[in-house]
Amino acid sequence: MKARLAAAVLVCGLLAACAPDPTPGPEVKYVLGVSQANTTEPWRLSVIADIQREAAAFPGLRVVVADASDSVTKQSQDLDRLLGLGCNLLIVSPADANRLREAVDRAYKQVPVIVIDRAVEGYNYSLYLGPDNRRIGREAGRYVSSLLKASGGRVLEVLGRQDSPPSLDRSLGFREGLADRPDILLFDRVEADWLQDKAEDVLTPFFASGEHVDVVFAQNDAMAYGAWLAARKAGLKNLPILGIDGLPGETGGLSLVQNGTFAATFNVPTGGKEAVDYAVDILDKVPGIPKKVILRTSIVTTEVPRLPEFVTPPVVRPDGRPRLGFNQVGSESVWRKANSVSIREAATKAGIDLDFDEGDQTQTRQIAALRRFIHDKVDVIAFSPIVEDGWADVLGEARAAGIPVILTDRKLSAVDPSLWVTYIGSDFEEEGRRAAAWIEGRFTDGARRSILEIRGTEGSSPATDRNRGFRDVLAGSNQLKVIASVAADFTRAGGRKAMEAYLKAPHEAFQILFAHNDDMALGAIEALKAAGLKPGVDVTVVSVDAIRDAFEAMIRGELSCTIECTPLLGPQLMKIVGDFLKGKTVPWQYISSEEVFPAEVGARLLPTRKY
Ligand code: GYE
Repeated sequence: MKARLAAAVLVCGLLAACAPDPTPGPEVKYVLGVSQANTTEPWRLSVIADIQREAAAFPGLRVVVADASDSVTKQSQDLDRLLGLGCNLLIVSPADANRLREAVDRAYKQVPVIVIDRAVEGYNYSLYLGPDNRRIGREAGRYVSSLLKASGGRVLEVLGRQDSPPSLDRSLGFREGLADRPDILLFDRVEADWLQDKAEDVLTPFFASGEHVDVVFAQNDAMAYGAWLAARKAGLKNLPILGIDGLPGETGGLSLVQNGTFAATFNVPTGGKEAVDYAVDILDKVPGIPKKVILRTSIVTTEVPRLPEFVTPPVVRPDGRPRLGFNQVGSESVWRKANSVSIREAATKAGIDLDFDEGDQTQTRQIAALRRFIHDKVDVIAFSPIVEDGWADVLGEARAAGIPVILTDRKLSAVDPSLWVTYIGSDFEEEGRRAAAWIEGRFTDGARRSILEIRGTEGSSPATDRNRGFRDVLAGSNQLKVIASVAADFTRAGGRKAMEAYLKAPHEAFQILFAHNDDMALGAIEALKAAGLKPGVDVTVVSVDAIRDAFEAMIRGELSCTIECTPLLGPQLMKIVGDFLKGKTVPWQYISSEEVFPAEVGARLLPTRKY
């Protein structure tokens, strides 16, 4: 029986100050070690406060906090010390995500690790929780664009700590948001390390110099406030200032927007609450924990009211069973069939009434299915969009009808993100990167090798993103070159045809094949064999999905590596539908946990494969 521990939450500003031994005693179920980069930025303090508040709701849960004082060396020692204290799980908010990677890898070998706020490279942790900083930057850019209407103007960007991932991503997105405005001049990127005082210090002489600025975009609220103080000293009134964080409290961004000090800020959840909830799930061994959870963010401005969140439709069905309309792309691959089975089974298990529409690989059919769901007044719509573009109208209709839309598996591109509630699926770009990284690791003799790529359905997010991730990694390589990229459609027949056509026409020789999924790789393997080539010997074949057939091909020596992309999204989808209908705020994206399977592990792991 779990003991009730009213005062179970132990918190120390500094690890050294922790006198009581937090080793789990009989009444303590779990100890969470929290390693925070610093306790000087208001944001970092809010993260800790949110963790403490949420942890207090779980009896038997203890929290120990360590403050790294912005030193990677100290933070790395903190992780070891927290482990030494017997923590069952670590929550890490890194000072420098790149330089802390080794220490996180080391800790992850011993206990589950949740990384929040700034993702460390690679996937050596249990779960990452944080916002999409590039998207925040992009929305900030669009908002600045609307503020400067047609007249254009001069924008000052105030940056956080140099080269930190959130700062880089916010900058990149900001430029994307302003890309169509050559009349807006972005100048003097000032660095202020996320700190209010520093922003005030650097901007005071700047404004005093009489330099004209129309808008200030600061990458967090603290610096935005520093900018405001500096502007006030220079007598600049009504200078629109944007921040990010949206912390509560008197001097938090939300109040500063409300009282007109800021033109806008972004509501960014700290992830503290979610980190504790997932920590308990991970320690309780709840299945289906995602690899990344991207938190929902939204712009908050004075004149533009916050977009209303979807209202939770009450479930008024006589049988009490929520009704879910699901539209599938079709049945082009083994992956897809496994995905359909997973969704059907999970709906039955969750007591959800599923209206499953199979689809036939056409967008028109998908749009018609969504319209039928709207007409039939289902409670929630979920679908896997065949391509990224062309959905704004029908999703607008769903929104107008008050029906929330969940994206599964495939993503949308330009569409207004408020038109859908959440995305569940994979990081396709990472899959592409992993395929390239595996190839790089495999061929280290310095010899030049040529790669042929077979792409999935044109315009689909897995094809676009796998291609991008793959090329990203190989961009700097002198040895490995993608010499041709041909389009197919994720089917086995399509992969075979694409390879036949390539071999038939005059072509350059290639030693490596990267196919965007296993089915196309298997089709291409047949064509290679028919042409007298030996897959696995003459051509190294790498693909994505990790279906059973791919494992069999690896055992035969024909396929060399498959990158996992899980189709088993049903349970996660039903959990989200349930949470949503209970009125819980669901994060913006759930990214599955996946692995890389080289041929050497084929025989051992084939019996464990579920699809
Ligand atoms: O990789 C492929 C399929 O969208 C992730 O679609 C999915 C892809 C998957 O048919 O096999």
